Amino acid sequence: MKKFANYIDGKLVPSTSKDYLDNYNPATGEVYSLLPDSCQEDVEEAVAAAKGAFPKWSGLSPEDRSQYLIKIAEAVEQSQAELALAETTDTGKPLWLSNAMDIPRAAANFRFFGHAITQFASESHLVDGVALNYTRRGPLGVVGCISPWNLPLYLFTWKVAPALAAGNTVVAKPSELTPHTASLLSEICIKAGLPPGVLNIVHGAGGKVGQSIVQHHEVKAVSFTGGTATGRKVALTAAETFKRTSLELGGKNPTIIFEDCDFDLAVESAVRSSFTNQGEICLCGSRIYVEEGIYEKFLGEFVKQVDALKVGDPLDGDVKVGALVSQHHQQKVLQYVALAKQEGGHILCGGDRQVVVGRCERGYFVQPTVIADLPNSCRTNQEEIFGPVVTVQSFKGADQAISLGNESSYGLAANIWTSDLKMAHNVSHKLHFGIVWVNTWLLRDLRTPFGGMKNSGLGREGGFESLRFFTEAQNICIKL
Ligand code: TXE
Repeated sequence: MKKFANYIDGKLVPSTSKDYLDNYNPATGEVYSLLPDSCQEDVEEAVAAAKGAFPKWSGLSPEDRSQYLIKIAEAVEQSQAELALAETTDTGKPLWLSNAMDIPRAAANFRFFGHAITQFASESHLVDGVALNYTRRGPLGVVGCISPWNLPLYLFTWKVAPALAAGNTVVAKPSELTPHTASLLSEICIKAGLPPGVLNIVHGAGGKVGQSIVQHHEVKAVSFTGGTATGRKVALTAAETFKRTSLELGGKNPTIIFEDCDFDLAVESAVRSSFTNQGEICLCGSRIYVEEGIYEKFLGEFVKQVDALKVGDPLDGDVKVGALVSQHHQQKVLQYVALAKQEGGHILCGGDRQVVVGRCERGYFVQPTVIADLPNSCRTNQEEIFGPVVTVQSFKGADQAISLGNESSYGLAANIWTSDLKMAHNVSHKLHFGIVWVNTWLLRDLRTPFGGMKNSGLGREGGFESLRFFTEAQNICIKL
């Protein structure tokens, strides 16, 4: 069986413990590979390698670092087919989606930050005749990047690329549920000639490897994406060493549909925003609010389209919804459906595990599920389910839509559908969400600030925000 390796100091090595964890293909329910069950010693080695590599890497010009990142981007593009298949095998998501979104986006992250670092400038503040202040931004040193299982290579590179571009050296940990593409990235970095120690990848459990990275006194900052409960632990641990943290956490995102919207587009997009990647994207809309005049019409068309989504083998090109990432997660999602029924919800479609015959009969599939008639305050409408489950409610007027949307401890992304531009601005400004999409969903521009309010996180990623996070500002004041 295939065994993945850690990537430390430029070499592929097993964990010092020599132990391994099982890695499942969630579409078949089979263990298909093993990943190192790494421990604190492995993190120590990785940090030492990163520390050793820092002076030389941080001393390179931005243009030279940029060249390495562009080279890695090109290599990711050349390995697209292998990486996409690996991503699908690890996550259960449709192969066409890995090909269309995950892998191109991972390459784009390296390319984007490879270019961004050559355009990164700092401020100066001049008081004529008195003093000139200028801000110098330098890399932090060794930084940690911890990423989740839902968009494995896409989110891993979203952190690693800006950290490296800014001149830091990195100790990174992919999710133990999805180690495959990060492992292939190690090979890509070796082939691309990335100097040893600049990027180190340590596989293993969050409580051991992740915790050791966050605790380490030599790690100056941690960029984390994952669940809110884990994010809280990371923040508490990081506080002990006054580590800088960027936390991109969960969401419970509202999709608000007004009567004057482009109806067909709004329905089609609501299907996409609810069920893309099996609903396992922190940006997916999981609470749909529809203005009362079109509520019944919306329900009819929405449920018809959701019912038509094909669930099944991720390798099948027609499949729109693949397997959930793990049996544990499948059970969690199904428990929420049971809870919704107890809370008085009506299941309009789905609501059960999906049996797929053949190769995937033991896979972790859940039918796309639509639930109506729940109060906004119930647990189903307040807690992050992170699966193919969406609730629908009606509202009367913009004020009620805003208050229903904001009634949440999360604040990551909101989605509005209307043809009234003035209302779109007004509603957007009153919604407490880090990202608001109007008449579109998941349209990303890598230069924009990305992140959440409230329990959805702390800090912003993207463009120069990421480069600022991964650098330390020093003010130099010169008396004129
Ligand atoms: O993620 P975890 P889990 C949500 C979603 C999901 C829930 C739990 O609701 O059901 O979180 O998912 C590492 N110190 N999201 O438990 O544990 C871990 O190894 C340092 C939303 O799988 O948060 C992995 O690499 N690191 C989300 C990463 O943290 C630790 C994406 C995320 O895992 C650690 C995923 C520790 N003590 C889940 N414990 C999103 N916002 O995109 C674990 N880790």
